[in-house]
This record gives sequence, structure tokens and C-alpha cells, in this order.
Amino acid sequence: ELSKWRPEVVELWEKCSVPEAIDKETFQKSFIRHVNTTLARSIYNVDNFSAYQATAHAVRDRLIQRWNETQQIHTERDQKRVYYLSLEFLLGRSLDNALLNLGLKDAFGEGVKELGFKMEDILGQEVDAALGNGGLGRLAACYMDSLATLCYPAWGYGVRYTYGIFQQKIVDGYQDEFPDYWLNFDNPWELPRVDIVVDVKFGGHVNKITEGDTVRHEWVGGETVQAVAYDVPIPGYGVKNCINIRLWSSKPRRKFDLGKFNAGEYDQAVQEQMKAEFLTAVLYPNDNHMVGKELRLKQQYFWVAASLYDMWVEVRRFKKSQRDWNEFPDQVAIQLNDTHPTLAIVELQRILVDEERLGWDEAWEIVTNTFAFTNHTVLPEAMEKWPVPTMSQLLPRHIQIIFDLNLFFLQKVEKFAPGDRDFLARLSIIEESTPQYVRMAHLAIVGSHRVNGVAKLHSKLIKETIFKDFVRFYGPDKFENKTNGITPRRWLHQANPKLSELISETLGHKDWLKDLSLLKKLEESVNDKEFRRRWIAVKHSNKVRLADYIRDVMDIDVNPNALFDVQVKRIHEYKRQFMNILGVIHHYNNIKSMSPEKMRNVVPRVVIFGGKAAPGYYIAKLVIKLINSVASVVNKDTNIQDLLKVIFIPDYNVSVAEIIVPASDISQHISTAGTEASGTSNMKFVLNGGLILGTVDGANIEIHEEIGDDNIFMFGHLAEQVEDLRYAHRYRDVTMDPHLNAVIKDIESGSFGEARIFAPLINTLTFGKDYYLISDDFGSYLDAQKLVEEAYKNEKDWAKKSILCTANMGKFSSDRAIKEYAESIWGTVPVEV
Ligand code: GP0
Repeated sequence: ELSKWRPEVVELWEKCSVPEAIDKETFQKSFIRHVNTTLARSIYNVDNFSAYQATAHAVRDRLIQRWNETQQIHTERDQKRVYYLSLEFLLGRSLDNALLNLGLKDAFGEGVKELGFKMEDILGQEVDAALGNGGLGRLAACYMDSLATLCYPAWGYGVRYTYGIFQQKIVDGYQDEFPDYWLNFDNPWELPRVDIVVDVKFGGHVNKITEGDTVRHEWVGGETVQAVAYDVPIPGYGVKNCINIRLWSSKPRRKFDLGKFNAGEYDQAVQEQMKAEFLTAVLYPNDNHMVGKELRLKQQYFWVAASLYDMWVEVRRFKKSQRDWNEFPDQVAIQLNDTHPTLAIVELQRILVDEERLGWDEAWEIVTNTFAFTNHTVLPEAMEKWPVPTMSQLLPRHIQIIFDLNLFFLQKVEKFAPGDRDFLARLSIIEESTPQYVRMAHLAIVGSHRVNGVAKLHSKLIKETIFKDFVRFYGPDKFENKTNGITPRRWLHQANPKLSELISETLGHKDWLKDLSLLKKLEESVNDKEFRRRWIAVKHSNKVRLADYIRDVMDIDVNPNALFDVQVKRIHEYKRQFMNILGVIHHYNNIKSMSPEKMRNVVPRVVIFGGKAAPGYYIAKLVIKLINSVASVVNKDTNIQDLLKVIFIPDYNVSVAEIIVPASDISQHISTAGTEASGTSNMKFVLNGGLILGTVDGANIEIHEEIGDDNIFMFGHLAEQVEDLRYAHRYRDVTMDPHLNAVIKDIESGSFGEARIFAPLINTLTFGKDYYLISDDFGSYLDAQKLVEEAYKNEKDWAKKSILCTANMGKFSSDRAIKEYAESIWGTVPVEV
């Protein structure tokens, strides 16, 4: 009956639609149209940035078409969907990735060239979307790429921070933080959905209403903040599917406080409204560390409530079709990326019980079958817990539900272990301190049907340590391992185009980009001299690219023939960048003591660091200062003839990683055993033919299993020894490793600037009882570094190792990880467009 659906209208509609196929000419037309109309510019004032914008908009047009088609088909098919709730999505740049995934790079590259631009310059204009801290946020981004590529009906939900992770500058060797103004220029990679607005409530109180013999609760009053949706399209590789990440931005509610307004307090009314916008202003910059800021808790509830409501709109569909509520978990799977979205469990229970009037137990059955929870760390300081008083203020109904859940849960525990008060207290969702705290990990476990760790060792450790009591209560089957993965599209094809090309040529196909296990066949070429020569040449040109970058941003020349020894990741004591720089000092002093003849045997080395420290993490910031102090001494010491350079690359982020990762010869993943849940950059380096020097920790162990003893340098104590070693440091006289002692004495003598600056750092080894066991591992670390140096001298063998690394990395594709989640946790199947 709608006139717009008449056949002739539909036909006209189709005739006028932009064609899906796009070649060089149609791209150029689109580019120029965007320059003229979207940007209101002309041939006379298109600079590289406008050219970037125009190209991005031309790509965006295609993405939106695919996005629409994908959403339509996923709605029609009505298969079970998965929602990935993550407070961080560390996407980096989008243009190059979209061009490659859509297969448009060549046509568009030619197209812009003819119009007078270089694709490289255009790509370089884009600012990173840096809505994450590190591994956890980047993992979410890799998983979205795989979900799209494997055609799963999936959505991500996150927060649209006005400021992403801070920009790092190095001033006088110290880290300085600056706001990340990523939205100051128009962002072509988001679709504002001004019509999708959800009211989110805070505060108020709860009314208890008795109706006959039933009691229900009504949450009323309080303040309301609005969540506005921004959609970020994520294209799959080599498929038409394009999935969505919906990011929420806070807006004040449109209505003013009329009382104030009429009383002539317009400005105050506006000011109060402005507070609402502050809610999603900034990403909290802590990695592996909980900082209990109330605003952070508000962010979490805001995002979770808006996302659940949004899923709810979807769910109403099956209310119409008379589907039973019990079928909800057959329609929806929700994955909790760490404990940050745990309130979603409580929110769903609240909706089902308070609003949909389901019985408590029936509702809880639905809730627990819907959620699954990923744990990313065993570090105690990272565990989220929120004070009960704060939660009661902000979320009065939720705290009631949490206490009720805990009561029913503990009743079951009591039946399981009658009279064991300690067991009860250990399992409780509530920590009985003053004030009380809500333990978010406990809530997440109790409210989920599956809990997973992110690497084999980590999944074993959570079962034996932090969640041991839960394993006893629930049995082991609730706990699984899902070893992390990375997307080979961004981390090899995009970041390392030359290696990607060489691999495709050698294998005779590009299928390996969708099935990474096919890389195995590269093993057959390991004895092919010409192949090895080309492999080495690719690595060399990537090192030249990094050397150029270092010259551009730091004005330092490094020798691309030197061994590039890299450690880039968030700065954290457990990751032991401190041990690395102490090793550098040892190496430096060693070279200085050598005769010129002996010096000839030393492999020239460039030691490269990068990474941000949380702004409030004093010791981590001192590590940065020490690295820079050592660098300034070493880099200008002419006596060591360029045998050693130390570089701290500022503002490490995703796009800088794309330059560094392909250029490394050896990279360091040297956390104290048992502390790094998985690590994911280790996978990126090895996939790009970089060897690793690592401890027996996280995914290093599984990488070792895959690539074999000959192609990895492992050292240090094992996770099971850590407790005893720490005990020894605490209660006995442990003598410091003599090499370490000499290095410490050197720092204390002022060789790298005023010694008093570094005293608090050095104290972590002495008064701090060397919690991260640097002294215990230092000797074997230095030995391993010697083995690296010897191995690097043999170019042929090194090339073989490098090839075998890449060839055996199939397991670490995020495609494998996502398939495992889909099959054993979510029960979702692909729907290809
Ligand atoms: C873990 F708990 N991770 C946390 C956190 O707050 N932030 C974060 O990035 C990381 C782990 O440290 C990891 O080992 C892991 O691979 C990653 O989460 C994804 O699982 C660092 O790479």
C-alpha cells in the first residue's frame, strides 16, 4: 500500500543506486565529487589531507552499502548473534585496511596517482582511532576483523571517547602527556545515528510495590543521561560482509530544568547539562591496573545499559513472533571482554525481573546462559572491585540485585560445603571489608556459563590460583582456554606488503590470508637460496623504513645493517623493560672494556624501546627516564663506534607498531613468568619473521611449541618457581646477581645522570625485594642475549630461522580464535552476504 514500494519505484530505486563494482574511473569521479561537495574544495586547494578525506569518503560510500546489505541479511536470517562488549577498541587507522579488505588498493592507488597524489602520503594523513590502552583493546579490534571476515552475525559495543589514549611526548627524557584530539577533524569512519538515542539513568531510589503476594521493584528518580549511537563499519577481507561496532557518546538530555530556566538561571541549567557530556570524554589510561574512579563506573553502566537496551530492540522482534523468553540465549550471546561490562549481567536480570516481570530463577537461567566472560590477567592490582556505598548511590536497584544474587549463590555454596565459612567468604561476590566491595570477577563468573583465559598457561593459572575455589564449586568444565590471535590482514598483509607479496608469489595464492595454516608450505622453500635472499631483502627494506621513521621523528641515524632489538609495549614493572635497559648498560660497559680487535666481533645493535606509562605510575615513568638517560650517554659515545644505539620511540601506537613490527630482528617478551596473560605482539613479530627472546610465559610457550627450539630464545625461571623465589627475597638474604650488582653500582655512581633520580627505581630491587625477580633471571637473560648475538652472525641460518618462524604461525590467527569462541562458547554460525 506504500507508494514507495510500487514495482516501478523499486526499479527506479535500483537504477539510481551506486554500482557496487568500482574501478579506477568511478573512484576518480567519486573522489572529485567528494572534493567538490563534501569538502567544498576544488582542484586549486586539495592538499594531501583533503585528498585523504576524499579518498576516505569514496571508500566509506562502499562500506555503507556493504554495511546495509549485511545488516539486512542478518536480520532476515535471524540466526543467533554475538555481541562483543569491550570498553576498548584499539582500531588504529582505517583507510589502508578498508582498501585492502575490499580489494580496492590497486585501483585507488592508480586513481590517486593520476590525480597527482601518492597513496602513501594520503594514508599518512589519517589519525589513529586509539580508543584503547594496549593488548586488550587491540585484541578486540583483531577479533572484529575476524568476525567480519568469517561472516559471523556479530556486533561490537563500546564507548566513543572524545579523547583516546593520551599522546606521549618525551621532554628532557621524561614522559609528558597531551590530549588526543582525534575528533578535531571530521571522522569519516563513523556514521552518527542521531536518531538512536537511549536514556540512561543514575541515582534515584527504589520503590517496593506489593501486589497480592508478589513483590516488585520500581527504580525511580535520579538523573538521566542520553546515549547517542555512532556506528563504525568493519569490513571483512575478501567477502561482502561488513559488521558494526556501535560506540556510545553521552549527551545531556534535551529538556532543560524548567524550574531553573524560569527562575532566570539559564546559565546554571546549561552548566549542569554539560556535565553529562563529560561522561564519555576520556578513556582511562590504565593498563592492567584498577583505579577506582566513580566516573569510570558511570561510564561502564552507561555503556552497558545503552547496549542492552539496543539489543532489546532486537529482542522485541521475538516477542512479536510469540517466542518464549527462554529462547533468548538461543538468539543472543554476549561476550564480556574483561570485567568492565559485568554490570550487564545485573542489568539484564533487572530488565527481566522488574520490567518483563519474569520470575527470579527463570530470569537468572536466561541471564547465565547468555553471558560468557574473558579474563585477561592474574595481577591482583588489576582486579576490579567497587565500593558498595558508591554503587548504592549510583545504582540503587542494581546493588539490591547483586546482594540477592550473592545470597542465593552463597546458599548453594553452603549446601556444597556445609559449615566452611572461609570457603564462603572467599567465593562471595561481596568482599567483607569496611566499606564492603563488589568483586566484579566473582560477579562475572557467577553470571556466565563460560569463563576463559587467553593462553594455555594463563587458563591453567586462573584455575589454580585466582579462581581455584570456583573450579571446586562449579567443576572444571565451566573454565576454558581460548588462546589469543591476531589478524594476518593488518599485521602482515597491510603492515608488511613486501613480505605478503613474496609469500603469495611463493605459495602461488593469497588463500593463506584466510587460512593462515597454509603458511606451513613455506618450509619447503627454506633451502632455496634465492628465496632466502629475497626474504632477507624484504627484512632489510623494512629496517630501512624504520630507520627513516626514526630519523624523521627523532633526528637520529641508525644503521639498518645492525641487529634491531625491539621491546615495544605498555611500560609496566611486570613486563620488565627495566631488566632490558639494565642489560643494555651491561652490554655497553662490556664493549667499552674491549680492545679494538675484540670489538670487531661485536654485532652492531640498535635497541629500540617504545610504550606509554600510565600517567600516575611513578616507577614506570622512571623506567622511561632511565632508558632515555642511557640513550643520551650511549648514543654520543664515539669510543664504541656505532656498535650500540639506544632509541626510545615516542608515542607508540598502532600505526607506529605497523612500522616497527616488520623491521625487528629480535623482539623481547620478558615478563616475570606467570604474569603476562598472553601477549599478542609476540605473535605479530614472529609472523613477520622476527625472532623472539622471551620468558616461559603467556603465549610465548605456545609459540615455542609451534616453531620449535631452534627458532626461539627462551630463558628464565618458570611460573611454578616464582612463589618460592619471592619468598626467598622476602625472608632470606639473597645475594644479587653480580652482573646486575655492577650495573646498579654504575647507575649509582652517576654514569647516566644524577643518581638520586633513579633511587626509587633501584629500590624496587632492594627494599622492594625484587618482586619481579630481575636478579633471579638476569644471568640467564644475558646468556640468552649472547646466543642471539652468535646466531645473528650466521646470516644463512638466521634467515632459515626467520622463515620457519613465519611458516609455523598458523595457529595464531584471530580467525582460529574466533572459530573456537563461536563453536564452543557462542553457538553461532556464519551468514555470508
Ligand atoms: C590485560 F588485564 N591486558 C589486562 C588489562 O587491563 N589490559 C590489557 O591489555 C592484556 C594482557 O596484558 C595481555 O597479556 C593480553 O594478551 C591482552 O590483554 C589480550 O588478552 C597483553 O598482551
